[in-house]
Amino acid sequence: MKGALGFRRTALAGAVLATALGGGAFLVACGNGGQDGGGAAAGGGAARLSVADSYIPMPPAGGMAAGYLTVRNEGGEGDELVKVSSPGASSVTMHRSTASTMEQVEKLDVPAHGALQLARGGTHLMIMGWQKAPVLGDELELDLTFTRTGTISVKVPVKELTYRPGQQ
Ligand SMILES: [Cu+2]
Repeated sequence: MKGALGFRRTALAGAVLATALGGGAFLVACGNGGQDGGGAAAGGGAARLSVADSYIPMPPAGGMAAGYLTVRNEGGEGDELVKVSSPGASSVTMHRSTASTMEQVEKLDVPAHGALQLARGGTHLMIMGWQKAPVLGDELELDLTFTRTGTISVKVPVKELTYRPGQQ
């Protein structure tokens, strides 16, 4: 009897903890919304992530779009990007380019004191199933989920096909 009661207590505590952690991740996501926050800390964890230089080259009509961005980590612990989704597009996947083709990957490392770079010719996001055809100047919300940090939401601008970060 006593043992059973103890077990139930533990299970309940675990549920409360999980709820608290979930709430924490949500707060992190809200506080980190700005994409040019310049190293906004992600509270608690040792990985400290920020997202910069995000853009989507204007896709051909009805076509799939690529997405590029840089995830900086000023913390002493690595993290992993494990999922990307968007309220404005039904499919966002992570791709790695090889010499002749590209392949989907399930996760991408964000090294400690380093950065994950998604850039032309290399690793990128593939965005399909736009709810509304994008036009120049639009912003698409991307929700980036990391193993340790949780979810960071960024608004990614749609730019000319030839745009490169650092240009205006
Ligand atoms: Cu691709």
